[in-house]
Amino acid sequence: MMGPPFGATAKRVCPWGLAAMTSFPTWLIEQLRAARHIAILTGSGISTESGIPTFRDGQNSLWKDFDIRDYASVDGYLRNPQRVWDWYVERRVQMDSVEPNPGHFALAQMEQHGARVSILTQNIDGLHQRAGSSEVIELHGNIHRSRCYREHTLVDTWPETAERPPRCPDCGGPLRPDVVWFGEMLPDEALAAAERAARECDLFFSIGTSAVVYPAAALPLVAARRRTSVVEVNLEETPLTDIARSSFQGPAGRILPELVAAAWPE
Ligand code: BV8
Repeated sequence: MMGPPFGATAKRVCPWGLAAMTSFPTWLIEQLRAARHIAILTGSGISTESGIPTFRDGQNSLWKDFDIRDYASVDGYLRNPQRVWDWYVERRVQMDSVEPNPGHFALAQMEQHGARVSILTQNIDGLHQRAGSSEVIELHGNIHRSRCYREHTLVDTWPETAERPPRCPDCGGPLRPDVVWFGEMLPDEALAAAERAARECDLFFSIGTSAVVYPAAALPLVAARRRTSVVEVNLEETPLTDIARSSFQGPAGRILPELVAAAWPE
């Protein structure tokens, strides 16, 4: 659906001190009800209310305590594979110990009203799938999968040994998490599917992301260039805020259920 020209700032930035119930512009409610295809980019911010830390904001963000070069790059893995393997095991255990939050469930609920909902997630926690979203495109992989560093093949079982990382049962190479590190290309199919969704959708949301990691951060721009309305839900302003037709600053776990309730009252 048509929005204002790319870059026009007919936006509403609702500061975090929102009233008890967020008020949504009529155009958004109408477009949401009429949409046949909704594309939604998500980042770590949608999982914070489940207890998963973000990367760049707030006190306990990951990159404040862990250097990207050591923990989320091939060179860091090659320098110390055990340190990286152990870090991802620790994060996976934490992700398995939490539940999806109302923000995840609200996105899954959108599917009940007829629209195709493509979730384009940067997250590796699998919480969208656990909340019931049926189309989840994992741009940066999934922490629950491991693959052989040498052969790139997925490996779901390996001999129980004390060695960390474990060895590929096929070639003996070290295993690594099936996630995308900095400097690595995103999975071709996932990126192509996400770009197609951004081009074809009637409405685009960017939720819980600082919108600085590319090429994922380019997806809202693909939609905006086609004059598709872009809506942001984030705790803070981002480089996308001035491009979004509406930007809501507040917790996704509150705003998204309110939006769904406003669009489709019981
Ligand atoms: C690549 C690993 C080819 C998995 C991650 C231009 C084009 C292409 C690439 C680049 C480019 N410029 C630079 C690059 C290189 C780089 C990049 O983008 N760097 C940035 C930092 C400048 N990109 C790459 O390397 C990508 N590869 O393009 O290959 C290439 C290579 C080299 C050079 C050119 C081309 C690979 C990127 C993927 C890296 N892997 N993670 C893992 O361990 O998780 S990135 C990491 O960042 C996570 O995947 C994360 O999802 C992603 C984005 O972060 P966010 O999710 O947005 O998290 P963040 O903390 O930043 O923000 C959270 C937001 O939520 C905050 O704004 C906060 O306010 C908000 N929030 C918090 N709570 C809530 C909330 N909002 C709402 N409600 C709440 N309750």
